[in-house]
Amino acid sequence: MAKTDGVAGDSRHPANLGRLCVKGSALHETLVPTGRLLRPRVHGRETGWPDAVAEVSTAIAQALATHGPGSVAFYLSGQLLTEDYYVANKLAKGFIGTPHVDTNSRLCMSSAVAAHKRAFGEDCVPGCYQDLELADLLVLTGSNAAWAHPVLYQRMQAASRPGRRVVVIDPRRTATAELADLHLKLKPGTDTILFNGLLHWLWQEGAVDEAYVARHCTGFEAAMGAARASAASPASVARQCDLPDADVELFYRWFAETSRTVTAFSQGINQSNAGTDKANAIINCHLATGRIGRPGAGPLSLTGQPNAMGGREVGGLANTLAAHMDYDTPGARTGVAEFWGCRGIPEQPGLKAVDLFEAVHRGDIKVLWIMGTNPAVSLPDSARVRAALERCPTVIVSDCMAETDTTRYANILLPAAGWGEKDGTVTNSERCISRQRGFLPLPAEVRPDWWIMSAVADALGHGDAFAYQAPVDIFREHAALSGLSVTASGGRRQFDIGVMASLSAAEYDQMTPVQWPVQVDSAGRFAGTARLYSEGGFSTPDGRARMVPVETMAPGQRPSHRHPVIVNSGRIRDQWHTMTRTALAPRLLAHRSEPFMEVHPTDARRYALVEGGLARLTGTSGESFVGRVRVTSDQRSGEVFVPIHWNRQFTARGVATELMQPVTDPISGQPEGKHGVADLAPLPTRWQARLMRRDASGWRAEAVCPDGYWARQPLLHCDSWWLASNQPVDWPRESELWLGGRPQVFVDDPASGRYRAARIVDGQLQAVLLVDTCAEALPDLAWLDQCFNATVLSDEQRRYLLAGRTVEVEDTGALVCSCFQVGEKQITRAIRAGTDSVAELGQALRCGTNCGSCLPEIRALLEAHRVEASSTGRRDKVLAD
Ligand SMILES: Nc1nc2c(c(=O)[nH]1)N[C@H]1C(S)=C(S)[C@@H](COP(=O)(O)OP(=O)(O)OC[C@H]3O[C@@H](n4cnc5c(=O)[nH]c(N)nc54)[C@H](O)[C@@H]3O)O[C@H]1N2
Ligand SMILES: Nc1nc2c(c(=O)[nH]1)N[C@H]1C(S)=C(S)[C@@H](COP(=O)(O)OP(=O)(O)OC[C@H]3O[C@@H](n4cnc5c(=O)[nH]c(N)nc54)[C@H](O)[C@@H]3O)O[C@H]1N2
Ligand SMILES: [Mo]
Repeated sequence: MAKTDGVAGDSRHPANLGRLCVKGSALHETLVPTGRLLRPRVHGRETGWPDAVAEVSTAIAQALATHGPGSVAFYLSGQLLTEDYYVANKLAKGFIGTPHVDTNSRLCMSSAVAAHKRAFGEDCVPGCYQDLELADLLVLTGSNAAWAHPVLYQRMQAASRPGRRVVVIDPRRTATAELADLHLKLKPGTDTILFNGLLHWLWQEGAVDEAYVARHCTGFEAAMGAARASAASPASVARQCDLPDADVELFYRWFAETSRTVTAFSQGINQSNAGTDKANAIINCHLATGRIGRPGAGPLSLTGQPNAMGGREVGGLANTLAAHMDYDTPGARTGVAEFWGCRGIPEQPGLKAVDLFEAVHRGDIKVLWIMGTNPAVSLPDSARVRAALERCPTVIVSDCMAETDTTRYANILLPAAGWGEKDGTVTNSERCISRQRGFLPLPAEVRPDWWIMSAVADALGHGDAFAYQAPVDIFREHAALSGLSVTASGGRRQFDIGVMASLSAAEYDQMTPVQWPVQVDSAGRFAGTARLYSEGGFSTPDGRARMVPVETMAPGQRPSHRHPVIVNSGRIRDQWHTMTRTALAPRLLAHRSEPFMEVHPTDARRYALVEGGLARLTGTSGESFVGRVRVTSDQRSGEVFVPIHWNRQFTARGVATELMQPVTDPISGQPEGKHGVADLAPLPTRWQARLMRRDASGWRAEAVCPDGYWARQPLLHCDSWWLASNQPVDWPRESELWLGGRPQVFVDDPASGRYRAARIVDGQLQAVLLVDTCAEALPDLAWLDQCFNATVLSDEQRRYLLAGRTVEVEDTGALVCSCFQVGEKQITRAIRAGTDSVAELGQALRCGTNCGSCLPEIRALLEAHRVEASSTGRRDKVLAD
């Protein structure tokens, strides 16, 4: 397989101006052959493409013949390129004839989509990224941009200036809150009350732009009525949202007085049973003040996945048809069928993700084709999702990786091209279409997703409609369909790239980023559109935006006596989703190396948890999540935060979605992923251990530690595991099973609970096992990892092997800067020695000078030192007095 040495940003791209986040800078480290799926597999047997394609088409054809088109379903992903997505949509809806095509964007963006459609008549983000900088008031709600959108966050940060304010609305204090002039640590799920209250207050204070509302909006009275009913005063809002009165008023005052206001929102808004309402409550406030589509003003939904937007454009969501047309758009079904050259289009929209998997569980779906997503990890109540996959007669999975929690259930496994290998386009949150270019050859039998689907279409007898030679052929067709859809709507629809329908292959290759709708300028070049609806002209039949009356609704999953703790879930800085790729880069796992839970100090006391100990959350389905406890007052008490990333290849019980019930927003169908409920208790452990192995093939932690805790952490020169259990182990007798053979050196001290052993073959280190009563007693692993790099261990390495560290090796502490591998202790030492600014630290240690996503943590260390210094200063003074 080809090797890449490094990754650099494109300084000409308008969105990132060349900056990359840490996951981006480490992308080449994830392009390793480890774990790649390289050949098709049918029922576990490797095979060639002709056979695999025949198997897929036969399964589909049989299901069609026996059970009808509704027995086939596609579950797609925002990891796919627009061209892949387009082919999937056309194959499923047009030629297989099933409406059941949904995507993981259902779990991500569907509430924002539904809110845009309700308010604007079309799924459009009115503004652009530059507005985040131009805004004099930036409101970030339900977004941890510092970790989830680090490059955009740096743009927001660089835009700081006197008079500009930032408000962060999040039940936790996150790295993003560092930017905030005001952080509203609201009770989760109460955003509708906060924004309804704002709407009503704006009206009371005379801050509504009545002329704008009269000209461009409908529904004002009803929206105001609903707002008044739920949130008549800041005091009432403060009580319901559990916020200080003064903070609510301050936020309202700033909003009222700042015409350049942007409200950016992400999963804290979308992943809720009231996600669509939350987004509409935000949009209402922008409509009421006429702050939409203007420089520095507007609501802005922050998209997550690389191409969630592209999927929305082709119609990848079950309730849309194609090119921003819905099933009930007049003439759309016949128009699209004619355009595609198929016999017809299903009459009704298909099932949305959660309902789709329920239909799989019921046995209604006979063939399920999953592409580029890992539903066994990411859907709520994932135990039930796995049961559904187990029951489904034919599960087809297209993925880049061989072993994921979902590929385990695949009857047919198809090797798809990944980033760096595939070619096509993606669209970001600001409607900007960018070309993604492959620069690596396709390894072994790996193929792009569009190619795989076109081959299956051909085998099903639809070759003529899928005779694509290259992605440009698909892009042209997609562009032409958008043009058709705009014409059919009488020009009201905004998603229009029709002028690109006759683009040449060379133009496609050289395509520069462009924001839709796209026109051709006087020089004959493609010209994009930064902002929509600046002069009204919404996509609704009457051209007016609709203000939506928002009733408030409590979260669907409510704490009870048995499940008293609210479980919030989200992202960490250095991992991507279900970790299928990012876990392969050791430096990305160093920031947080195990599943964890963040707990307020009061709850730590209440539930007898200790910092660094292990604890278990048990959800209403009986499944549990085990992770390392981090005690922090960043949390609200009664609420814990868990990361969404760990999958079952990396830990025994650390999958966040096990704790979530499949409660969905009634309009968007998006699951309530941020508000599970659980019971919380310490995990009793007799011992804790670290195991490091040079060769991990065939070794499974669950085999030696069936009832315990384990989490895998690949290091640079070996693989490693954290392990713990309450079961006694006779280490001298059993360690062979762990080490892959007899240890050559060991220390056994049963009285202190300490056991250490190493296996060395021909002078080379093969495995190390370190056992103690608690995790803190285990030595630093960086030095041990280095020992695995030696062909033959030196005398010194042998001498210190079981102590785990030599005196000369610097203990760098927990990793802060992933790009340059700088640890917390190194930074603290430098600060104590007088390096007292971010810039100087960057010069001295390089930390924070690449992607910048660790800057909030570096600043926090500087701040902690300042507080420490001033309090010891005070104490010294008191003593002197
Ligand atoms: N590092 C990293 N970055 C990523 C990704 C990744 O996996 N890793 N994934 C990408 C994807 S697909 C997405 S969708 C984005 C998501 O980006 P974000 O939405 O920014 O990320 P999350 O951590 O899911 O959630 C954001 C915040 O919502 C808060 N929240 C929870 N409940 C509520 C509530 O009731 N109200 C409010 N106001 N806030 C609440 C949480 O505490 C959390 O801090 O990130 C993208 N970027
Ligand atoms: N409780 C809770 N649940 C959540 C969330 C949350 O915050 N809380 N967040 C939700 C959100 S916003 C999202 S986006 C989802 C993400 O959840 P998933 O979509 O399940 O996560 P990924 O890890 O991105 O899965 C992508 C898969 O596609 C493969 N892949 C990558 N590129 C390609 C390609 O080009 N082609 C093919 N065929 N395969 C490819 C990868 O190897 C991987 O297996 O999780 C959702 N679930
Ligand atoms: Mo997402």
